Amino acid sequence: MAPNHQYVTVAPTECVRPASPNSGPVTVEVISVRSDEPEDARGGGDGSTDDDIIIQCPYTVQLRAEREGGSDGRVYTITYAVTDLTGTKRVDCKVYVPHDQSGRPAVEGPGPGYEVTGSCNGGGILVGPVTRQPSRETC
Ligand SMILES: [Ca+2]
Ligand SMILES: [Ca+2]
Repeated sequence: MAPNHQYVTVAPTECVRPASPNSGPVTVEVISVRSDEPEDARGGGDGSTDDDIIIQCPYTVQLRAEREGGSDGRVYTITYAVTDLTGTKRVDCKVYVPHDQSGRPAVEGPGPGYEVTGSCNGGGILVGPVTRQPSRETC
């Protein structure tokens, strides 16, 4: 995603996908969302904005598309609890905000970052069974 300080909505269907037709209904809940940068770092580039991470229960996340000007790009990590007939798994989904448009990917770390914990008290049903899929790059 481009660092324009706007919110981007991330749905779990972008990180999880059907496993087999027979896994039964799947519920998904946001457990936590982590950023590898402070919410409002000193200096330019991150727009002096708070609430960069907003969890909308049960499984939607709004992430602000920004990063520190003097760092190496921001990486958000969304952790979902995904439950189907085979049990509950934790699935991490990475969302990258590159520092610039040069094509260099955002690098996780060095921190300090912070984490927002969800308090959704249960997941919502996602249509179709899901399984882990590799992280994606958003631009
Ligand atoms: Ca911010
Ligand atoms: Ca970084």
